[in-house]
Amino acid sequence: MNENIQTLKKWIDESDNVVFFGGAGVSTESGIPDFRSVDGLYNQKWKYPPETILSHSFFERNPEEYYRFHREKLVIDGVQPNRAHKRLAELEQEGKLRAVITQNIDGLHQAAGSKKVLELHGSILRAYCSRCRRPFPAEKMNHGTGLPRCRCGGIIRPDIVLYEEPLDQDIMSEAVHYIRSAEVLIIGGTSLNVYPAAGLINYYRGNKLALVNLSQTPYDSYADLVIHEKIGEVFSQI
Ligand code: CNA
Repeated sequence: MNENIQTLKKWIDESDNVVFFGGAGVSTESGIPDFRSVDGLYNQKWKYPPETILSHSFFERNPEEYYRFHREKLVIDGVQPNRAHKRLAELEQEGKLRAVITQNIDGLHQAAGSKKVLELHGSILRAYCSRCRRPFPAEKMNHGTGLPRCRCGGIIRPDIVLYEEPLDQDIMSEAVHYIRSAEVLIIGGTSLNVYPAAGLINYYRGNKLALVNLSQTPYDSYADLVIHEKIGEVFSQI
């Protein structure tokens, strides 16, 4: 185990107030591509850039094309939590971890057994009618063909935060609360490029901020510990 991982392990061993804040990189080892890595969705060929397709105005204008992308790229069958998801769930059970705050929409933290999960960007495992707001089975949305419609005639949409849409303020406030009062904050698998989520780092007040990310982030110099390794491998050692 290298020195930085040893330090992170020591921080966790000595604390009962660890908070984790993560992104797409947490799920790449489960086989879900992130956005900004070389083999991420932003570097794959598609008719429109993903950030355009995943925007509110695009969904309104072109829901058919949105759903082609959604079903082909966002929904990946048979994915399972990896070592990072599982270890985080264990740390919660051990009374060490207070919350997982995630930008992911894949539900894998809950699948691993985590209870306190704040989903900043929603989940593709939930759906609702964009007109009457009635909930709709995600299975039908994720695996059906054509445009999913509610009985009121409205188009069904995933319960995710599209670009141009605001984040749920209650979830944001709760995330701020956990980060502000955390003793150890681990940020992992996120490029820290997507705002307002990335700005959450600024609420941390302690001196045990660990960044675990394969590539550099704009916040590396803020962190007390930086580990540029695969997060699943790091978590399997702590
Ligand atoms: P991003 O901008 O794609 O960044 C991911 C980061 O993770 C990159 O800096 C990578 O270097 C790093 N990374 C990739 N694999 C690993 C690994 N195994 N270990 C450690 N680091 C790794 O993604 P962000 O989460 O920062 O951006 C926020 C977007 C991405 C959110 O809106 C998400 O909804 C969206 N997203 C979510 C998923 C998902 O739910 N699994 C997948 C793809 C994108």
